[in-house]
Amino acid sequence: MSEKPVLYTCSGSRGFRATWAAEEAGVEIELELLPFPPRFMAIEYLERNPLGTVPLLVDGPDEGGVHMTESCAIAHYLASKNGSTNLVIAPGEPDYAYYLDFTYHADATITFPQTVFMRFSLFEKDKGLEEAGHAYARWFWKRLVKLEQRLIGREYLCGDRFTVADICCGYALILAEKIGLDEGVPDALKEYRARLKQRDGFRRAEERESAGPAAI
Ligand SMILES: N[C@@H](CCC(=O)N[C@@H](CS)C(=O)NCC(=O)O)C(=O)O
Repeated sequence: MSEKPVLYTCSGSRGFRATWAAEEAGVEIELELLPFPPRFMAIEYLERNPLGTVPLLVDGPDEGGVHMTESCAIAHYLASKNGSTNLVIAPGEPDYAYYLDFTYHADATITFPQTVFMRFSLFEKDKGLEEAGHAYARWFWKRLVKLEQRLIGREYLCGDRFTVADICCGYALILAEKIGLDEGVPDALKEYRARLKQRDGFRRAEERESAGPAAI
């Protein structure tokens, strides 16, 4: 058993939220970089995570330890497991509700249409559903309105500081750039993304993940 939490992930996947949060929080993790998709390329991984998805965080023993499979929850967990840090907004702080809302919004509402686009318009073009994928791209762009409005007059989403909510939503904007969905991303969000990418924690996380084969 590793003393450190072990993050099973694929480079550039949603697990990047967790790698980035660990770097920002100064929490040591062991990174297990898998080929993508592990469901086909690392079949033994299904014994650890029957969903076959990444990321998976194991903290503690394989049996009886913590097992988590949601990137945003893992990012929050790593940023707060040793006590509250500036990376999370605590109950009682004015933006607590918004912190939760944007952290959940990131995957459930923003990344969701991105993944449908990727599946139908990039990975499985032969299925004849490419146009449906493009419809999800348009849906993704429309859904950016909430981030755009929130960032008017703000540098970060919550609490006047960089938090896990920025990591979680920022990842979706970083993914958009990688998969050719930048056309409908408003300039203000591109500027926000550029600010996030200048962070040392972001650069260190990218460097760590560059050791594995890219998922995207
Ligand atoms: N809601 C989950 C989604 C996890 C997920 O679907 N991850 C993708 C990679 S970004 C994956 O593992 N896809 C491969 C597969 O489904 O086989 C999260 O945020 O971590």
